[in-house]
Amino acid sequence: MPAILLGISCLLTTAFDNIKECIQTLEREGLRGDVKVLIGGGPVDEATCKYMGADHVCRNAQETVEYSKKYMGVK
Ligand code: B12
Repeated sequence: MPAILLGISCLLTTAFDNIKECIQTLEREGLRGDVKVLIGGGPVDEATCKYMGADHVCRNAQETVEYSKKYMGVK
């Protein structure tokens, strides 16, 4: 079964472009529509999320669990 969620942690602004490239690779390979990309870490925010082309920023572990359960339809 293919992955439906991809979590990428980012601690340095210098990694922004690499993460963007990673997401573009998913697009190029036709996999982007099948997977939600979550990001987190000190330097990321909504603007970064948009820049990278990710779907959602999670501020902490709890928010990640809540978002993922909701997305997967798990109570
Ligand atoms: C600990 C730390 C270090 C340690 C790392 C130890 C280790 N082995 O992991 C050491 C001392 C080695 C270090 C080094 C450096 N650091 Co440092 N470090 C930190 C610090 C204080 C905490 C990071 C951390 O682990 N927090 C604990 C985790 C649990 O919390 P968190 O990262 O916030 O993650 C939570 C959420 O963001 C979210 N989340 C995180 N990732 C993900 C992923 C997904 C998918 C999801 C859904 C959610 C999610 O959930 C987590 C839990 O709530 C941050 C400050 C900060 N505010 O983040 C700076 C910070 C990341 N470091 C910074 C810097 C600059 C560096 C150095 C470049 C310093 C230097 N000049 O050498 C080096 C780089 C080393 C390297 N090659 O990466 C900067 C980066 C700034 C930037 N603009 O990029 C920061 C933000 C500090 C600052 N304000 O300046 N660092």
